[in-house]
Amino acid sequence: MDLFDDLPPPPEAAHTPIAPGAVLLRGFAREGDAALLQAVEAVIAQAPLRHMQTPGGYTMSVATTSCGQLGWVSDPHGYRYAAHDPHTGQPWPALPACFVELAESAAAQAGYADFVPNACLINQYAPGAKLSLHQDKDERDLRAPIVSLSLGLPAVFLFGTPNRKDRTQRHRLVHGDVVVWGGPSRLAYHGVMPLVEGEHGLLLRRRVNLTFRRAG
Ligand code: MD3
Ligand code: FE
Repeated sequence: MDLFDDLPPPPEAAHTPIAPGAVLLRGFAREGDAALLQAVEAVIAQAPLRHMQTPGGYTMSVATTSCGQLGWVSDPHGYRYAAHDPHTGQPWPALPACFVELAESAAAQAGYADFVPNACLINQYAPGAKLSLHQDKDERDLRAPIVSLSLGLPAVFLFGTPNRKDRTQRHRLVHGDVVVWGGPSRLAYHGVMPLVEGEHGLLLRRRVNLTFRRAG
């Protein structure tokens, strides 16, 4: 347990550059957390979380769903963005207004003034779930940043460079943290270490990560 998790961040930590083009906004979404979580649950009720298959034949330990014009899909054929949820056959749920507001204000704060997301990937981690090192490169316009929001249990985030062999930095992301990844960091390799067991006051035994994207 971390005794400092519930304290507000010191002001100098509120806007922390972590690499060229990447900015950590510590606690940026803490105030709006309950409304954001409620919107997450409403999306999940329409488009259930599921463990997707990877093209390599594995089942992801992270459970995923999406909202917005496009959703992220993985199956034995590959990764892609699709306008319909293959599980329900329906269009993905619309982006909740509070998601758009959060993503645009965080991007602007980080120097990406005209970012407008049209997709949000929702990742849910139970204790033990992890995300292997990968790049996000299926989005059409790689000049647009990706905005990520962490809710619930803390996670250790691995962040490298566009060269897979380079060593990675580690950052502990906690509830309410927002990171904006763009410019030279947009194609950096990244991943998440296995989630450590714990209980969060609002989200209980899980971490939920939202990534806001300009996908297509
Ligand atoms: C750095 N999600 O969904 S968010 C993903 O915590 C993904 O669930 C992680 O990686 C998670 O693809 C990490 C942080 C993140 C997202 C996209 C990035 C970092 C990034 C794109 C480029 C560089
Ligand atoms: Fe990613």
